[in-house]
Amino acid sequence: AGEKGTASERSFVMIKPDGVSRQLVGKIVSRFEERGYKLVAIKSLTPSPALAKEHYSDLSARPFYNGLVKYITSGTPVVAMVWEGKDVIKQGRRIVGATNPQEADPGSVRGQYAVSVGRNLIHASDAFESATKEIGLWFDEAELSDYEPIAWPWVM
Ligand code: RTP
Repeated sequence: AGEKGTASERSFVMIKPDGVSRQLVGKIVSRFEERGYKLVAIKSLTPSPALAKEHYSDLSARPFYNGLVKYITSGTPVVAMVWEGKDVIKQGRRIVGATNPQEADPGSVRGQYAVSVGRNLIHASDAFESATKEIGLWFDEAELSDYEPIAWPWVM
């Protein structure tokens, strides 16, 4: 096992409506599971406009903001998750790939399955501060599970 410190870091990851509609949920969940990360919370829901707007509040001045909110609140659900483990925020971003799928590593989720920035399948928190905000926005404390996966002594 590696050094302690970032092992309890958590990231908010969301499979967007295109990922659910395209039936990629299992494949995406598997990437985090197989890497060794711990599933702390998972649920599917159609976000309200208020929730989507708050989630993307940093982007409210951008020209694509209204389209982005419409996409996330389309009526097809999203899958909201919290993943935990060593450096999961940074590594989650690598699993997800660059925002524009055309520039995403071919081994990443976006690089393997997406072609358009406006339909890029998945979100993952980009920093500790945004992860904390997003987990609090999407989940109640009681929805977050605390347990140790049996593989963790070998992985973390
Ligand atoms: P996310 O927050 O969804 O993980 O994406 P990100 O950090 O990689 O990218 P960000 O810049 O935060 O943009 C958030 C989402 O907005 C959509 N977007 N559309 N030019 C466009 O049409 C455009 N640019 C960004 C994408 O869905 C992006 O993931």
